[in-house]
Amino acid sequence: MHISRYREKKSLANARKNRLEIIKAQLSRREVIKAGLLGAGGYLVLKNGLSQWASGNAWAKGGGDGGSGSTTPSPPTRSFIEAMPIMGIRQPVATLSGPVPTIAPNTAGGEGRTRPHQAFGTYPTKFTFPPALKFETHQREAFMSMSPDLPPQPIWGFDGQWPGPTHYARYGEELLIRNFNDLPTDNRGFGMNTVTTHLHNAHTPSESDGFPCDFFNPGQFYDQHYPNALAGFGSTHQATNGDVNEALSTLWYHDHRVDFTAQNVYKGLTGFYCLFNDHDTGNETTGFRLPGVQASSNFFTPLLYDVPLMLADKVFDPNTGLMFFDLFNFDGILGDKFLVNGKIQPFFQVEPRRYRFRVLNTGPSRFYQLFLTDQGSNTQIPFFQISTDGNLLPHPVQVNNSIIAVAQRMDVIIDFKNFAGKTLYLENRMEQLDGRGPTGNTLAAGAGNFILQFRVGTTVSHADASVDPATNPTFYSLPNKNAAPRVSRSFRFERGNGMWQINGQLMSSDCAQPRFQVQQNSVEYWSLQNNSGAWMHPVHIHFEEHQIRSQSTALLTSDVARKDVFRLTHNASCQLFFRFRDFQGRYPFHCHNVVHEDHAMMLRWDIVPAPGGDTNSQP
Ligand SMILES: [Cu+2]
Repeated sequence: MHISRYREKKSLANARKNRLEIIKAQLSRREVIKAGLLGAGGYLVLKNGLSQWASGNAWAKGGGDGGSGSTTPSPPTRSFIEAMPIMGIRQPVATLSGPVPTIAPNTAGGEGRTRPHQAFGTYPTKFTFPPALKFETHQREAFMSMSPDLPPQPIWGFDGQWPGPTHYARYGEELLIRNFNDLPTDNRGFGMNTVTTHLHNAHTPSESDGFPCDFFNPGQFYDQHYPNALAGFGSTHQATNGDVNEALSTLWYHDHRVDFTAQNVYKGLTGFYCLFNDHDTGNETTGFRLPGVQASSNFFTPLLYDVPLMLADKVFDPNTGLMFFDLFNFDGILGDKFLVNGKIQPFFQVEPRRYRFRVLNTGPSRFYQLFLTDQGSNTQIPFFQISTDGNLLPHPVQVNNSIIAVAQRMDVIIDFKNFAGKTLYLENRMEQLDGRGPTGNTLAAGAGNFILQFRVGTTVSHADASVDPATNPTFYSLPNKNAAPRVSRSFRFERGNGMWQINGQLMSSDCAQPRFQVQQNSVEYWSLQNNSGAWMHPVHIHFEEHQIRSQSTALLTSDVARKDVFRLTHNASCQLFFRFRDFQGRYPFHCHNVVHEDHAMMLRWDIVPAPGGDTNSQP
């Protein structure tokens, strides 16, 4: 008895050591397969107890490689004892570190870019070079506290911060960000230090989009040009400066390294990017009058009452208390700890007035169904949703809950006026037992995860001048989604050999071949079909928003909008409208459950000048 327990302990320790060695070697799943560590069905082979540890003792909820789902929980942490951090705003610089920016990649000067900036050649009158507004950021390792009950966590962050600094930008103000890779060689267990930064879902030229294979090395930099131009500015069917109805508001930036996005996003390479214009001004006395007060005359200062909330769920090693990423979990990773702006279950002190919250789900794999709960009475307090993804809805929609999948954003307006002195909670009541997707059940009120506590004060320091969403103000109109398509395409999201496929194929690790070409200035309809049964996929298409023409499930009012993530639920299908404009080059299309994305539910498509583009409707 004593001896067998000793053996079991030794075997588990051995298995854990093997797993950590494989993770430390920065192997992608493809490489794990190549090394003979995975069987044909996608399960870890028995090798020194590897499989035993993986399926029986996985730390991530959902149980590793399609295993039994048993769970070893993260260490206990106290809730609602630390204030929620508010991220600082990225500041412009007068002069960039390093050489003067060039249109062609400055390889000799240390730049990792491989393609010239196209915006300056293609539309020479629209942009200046180098742009007047310049920023720089350094991706590096740092240590941070996520809870007073856990040790300092090693993270990779933009300027050493997670969440990274919030970037405030304005339409009509193009900018350049010099992105330095100062990441270390030692990944302390997971993470890939060659990186590519995507600005989700900005209207960005391909070479600045953070394409999955545009990753660059430690010691290099990469100049990214963000035109902040309205979609349609170079189109044949729209006004010269683009369509204001295409304006975006809440975006985010994150690492997009092919095969390693999940690890690098989990490690901390994420941040907000808020885009303003003459309507969505950041000032509640002008334009659409959305909640927001400028705290200083400097635009690059966090707004009051306009607050980004970055949601993430994570797992912590029960032995060390350190953030843990399970490379052998292919279903999708569910954390048992909920973080907002980098803290586990923080509180936020608010005033009894209206706030705009920009909610972002960074995953890796969880769907949320968020309610505003008064725990004392267990009642649900209605609020207004004003955006889906980066796009304001035509009008505010009153809801008592909202579903948000990985990479989705929603801006909401909550009025705390009638709750002075009370304590409210953001509660997630979506039942999800593993990384495959939610069960479809909603947990009872009070039985969900309380992820953020609002402590409502009794005094207001800035009288509320924001628009009352109950008066049904109009934001933007939806562009026509019935224009005839040049091409219709269809895509099956499916599972094969334990991997994730689109139309039976995996993304190739070199991103070399486009699966199809889209003709610039053309309309296309894309049909998506979930052929993977109980799995769900939040599907993201870069560069252009879509509108839903039809879907097999009931359409929420809050999804009658321009969108950049489609929630492909159990056995669902849909048809999406696209109009492709302005820039050319390569872009990806992928599942944004980042574990599915890495394994390798993604494809490359290209925009090519007209006339051109293939007419293949079955890519
Ligand atoms: Cu997926």
